[in-house]
Amino acid sequence: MQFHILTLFPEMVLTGLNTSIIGRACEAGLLSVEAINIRDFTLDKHKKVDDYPYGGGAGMLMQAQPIYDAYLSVLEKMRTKQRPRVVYLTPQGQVFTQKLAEELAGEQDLILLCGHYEGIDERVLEEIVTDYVSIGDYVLTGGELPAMVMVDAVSRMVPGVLTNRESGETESFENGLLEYPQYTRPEEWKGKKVPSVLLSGHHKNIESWRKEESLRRTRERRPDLYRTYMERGEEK
Ligand code: 6GU
Repeated sequence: MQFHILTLFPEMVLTGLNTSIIGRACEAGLLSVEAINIRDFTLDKHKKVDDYPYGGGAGMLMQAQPIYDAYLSVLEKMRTKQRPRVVYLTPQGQVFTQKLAEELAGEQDLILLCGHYEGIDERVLEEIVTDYVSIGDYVLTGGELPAMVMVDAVSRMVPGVLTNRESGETESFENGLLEYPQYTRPEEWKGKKVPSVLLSGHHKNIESWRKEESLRRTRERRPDLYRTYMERGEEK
């Protein structure tokens, strides 16, 4: 899968994504992450990419032309001639979920558009954007951190990116419940003992203890997820 990130801060997204599991997957050729500097496409002699909003108001807007030309440069490099999904990262989008991450992991190419300043000229959004996505109900200064969040969450759903060990962690959220508590050596730390069932070697008991703890934790910390889980159970 190929990610193409349109941004004014290419080094910000690249440094964050070339490490750890995502970096390893890039080296293995499973993924590629490319950052396209929107400023490289300005026709302005001072390299300006923003201007005042018509009708007045605070702040500056990113202009349509540099973004559109940066987008066209990605299309030209793409192997397929199919129109790619273009995600604009904005607090005005649909909230990003595991379900959307799984859906996007099936794409060959994904273009992520990062805004800055007060926003982007609406006309280029109408022309190229297929999905408006937010990462939660709070406001950030730009789309770069949200784009990194999306690349991480989508990449780990691409087959081969996670080892078998790493993908075990996936199932917890995918079954709609939070992960149960886990422990490693030593058996006792600061007077706290590892729950004895985990030392018992009795796999059935361990499994049911973990299920109970998952349910308890979800009920306490995420009553919204718990309710959905219980309602799904009743349907089945
Ligand atoms: Cl995608 N962008 C910005 N600027 N702020 C956000 C966001 C995105 N998601 C939550 N807050």
